[in-house]
Amino acid sequence: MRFAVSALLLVAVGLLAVAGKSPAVRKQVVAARAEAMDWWEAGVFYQIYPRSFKDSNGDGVGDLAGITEKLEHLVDLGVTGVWLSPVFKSPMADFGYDISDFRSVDPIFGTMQDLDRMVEKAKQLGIKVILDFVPNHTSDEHEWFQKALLNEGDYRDYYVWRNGAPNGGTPNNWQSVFHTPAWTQPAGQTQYYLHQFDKKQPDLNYRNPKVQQEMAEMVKFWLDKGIDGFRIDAINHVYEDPEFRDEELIDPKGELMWENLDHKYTKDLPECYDLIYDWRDVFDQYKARDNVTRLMMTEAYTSLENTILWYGNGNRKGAHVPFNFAMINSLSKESRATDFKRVIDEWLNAMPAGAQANWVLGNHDRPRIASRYGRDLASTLAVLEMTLPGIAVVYYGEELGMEDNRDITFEETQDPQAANTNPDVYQEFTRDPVRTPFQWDSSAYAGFTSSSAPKTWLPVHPNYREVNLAAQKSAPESMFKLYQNLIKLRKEHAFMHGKFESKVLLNNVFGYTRTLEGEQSYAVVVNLNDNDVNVNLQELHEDIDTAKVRLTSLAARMKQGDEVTEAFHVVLGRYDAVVFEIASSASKIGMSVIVMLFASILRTLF
Ligand SMILES: [Ca+2]
Ligand SMILES: [Ca+2]
Repeated sequence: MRFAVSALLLVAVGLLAVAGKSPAVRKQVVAARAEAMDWWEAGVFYQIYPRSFKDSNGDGVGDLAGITEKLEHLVDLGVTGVWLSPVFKSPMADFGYDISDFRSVDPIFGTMQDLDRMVEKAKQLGIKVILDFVPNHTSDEHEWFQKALLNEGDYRDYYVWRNGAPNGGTPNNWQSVFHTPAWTQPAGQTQYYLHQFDKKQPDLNYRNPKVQQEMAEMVKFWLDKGIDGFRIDAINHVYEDPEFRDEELIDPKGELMWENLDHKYTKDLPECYDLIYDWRDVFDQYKARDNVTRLMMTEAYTSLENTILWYGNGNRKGAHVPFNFAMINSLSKESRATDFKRVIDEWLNAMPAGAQANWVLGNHDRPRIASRYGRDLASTLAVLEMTLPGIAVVYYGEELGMEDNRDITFEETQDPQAANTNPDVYQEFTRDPVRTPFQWDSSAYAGFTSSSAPKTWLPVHPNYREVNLAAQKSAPESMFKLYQNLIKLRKEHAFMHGKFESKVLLNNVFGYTRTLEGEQSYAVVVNLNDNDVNVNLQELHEDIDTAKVRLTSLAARMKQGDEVTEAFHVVLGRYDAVVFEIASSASKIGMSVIVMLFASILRTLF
């Protein structure tokens, strides 16, 4: 009994000592923890689609010199790093995702010197550069495939070849993502080659160790050149079933097309993970030399369970950032506060300890935020993405609230995924609307290219006279300024590594707190309703007495600096997201634990 009492007293005294640390000491502790974060952790990564960012030579297609010219925009925005969709030599059947030489730059984007210059300037400006690595396939114009066609050297086995079915036709029923059979028989040959994407993108054979070695060498080539990491494309398509079994139709009466096949034999095979873990080892060899992390991001559209495995399997490490597409795939404008909470919690709970979360709201394959969620929710979702724990990924133009250009005709369509279909259905498949030129200003072609250029590779969105960077820089309130402020806000310790606790508030309102002892803490409230709501902030945390508006989504009812005196009665406008500064509740909670301990000690004594 006496022993228990002394132990309790010791614990209580210890807790008091921690709680009693002067604010200055506590600040130092917090700052040290923030400095211990690696350069990429809690960062903002900006995806550039190089054809569409800035054209420097008037041919209507964006290029590397254009990106270099506009890097200051990324500094203004405050991003940590930029990832470029592929700029390698390519016949552009899939706009650079069909690579004919992994070690050179396509002339449409410039020269290797242009790339070196871009990387050098980015380094000077403190921006990391991530390149796109497309491992699943090469272009059919790659030297390896040309030699494979001719049965030269060892190259035939660099790709996946099969004889046709005994009764004629393709080796099995596999379909390509681009709506053709996944097999093509070259003229004059008896065998077919596999292509999970376009027929101009033959799949590499990773069961051949030579292919693995060649690709690891390619990774080293670029890391030696000083790039800061790779985003790895379609990684879950890399391996296929060695027995080449037919895939089952999801709807047995439905059409034989990629969407209607259960991809048991062409996607998410366990071998894909081992390959990523091997590449991570290569990345880490570089880190071992200079203690600078080379970042690995992976792209795989798959289940949550499969996605989490990209982080590693417990014994081996994988990607630092396995892209989290939940906000693209699992949420929509119809989603309710409970859906948001579920999708966010699922990721945070599934993630291995010590890993960083990441949130992707858009990319070059999916409709833009304003088009997918509606214009009214675009800035609301930006506030949400930027105030969650972990990394935020921003697709170029989202910082302006750019929208899908749905006016592109079938004749103007460039994307093979849609051009392979027909005028009646192409809109369902086309990714062109999300790839239109960046809207710099209100001049001809939105300032993307020279005013004397005959045209741009995709038509500029007609709204560019209103929606453009120059206008948003001079407006008192704009999407661009909101992104700027959000990225600044993320540097607050509570957002970088504070605790995250979320709740569904009454009537479809999503709320959460970001708290950190000894630091300014925050509450974020997101109204998903098309009408005003009355919110009780004390539902989020009973210690909130007063709060002050730090930041809001665009055109919100509350304004920055507004003081809330009645925390149980806060009115939010339709679709408003509001970030509140709240009293540092964490220390209050710490104190209340100590008070409870003292109470129990007193109870034991008397
Ligand atoms: Ca150009
Ligand atoms: Ca493959």
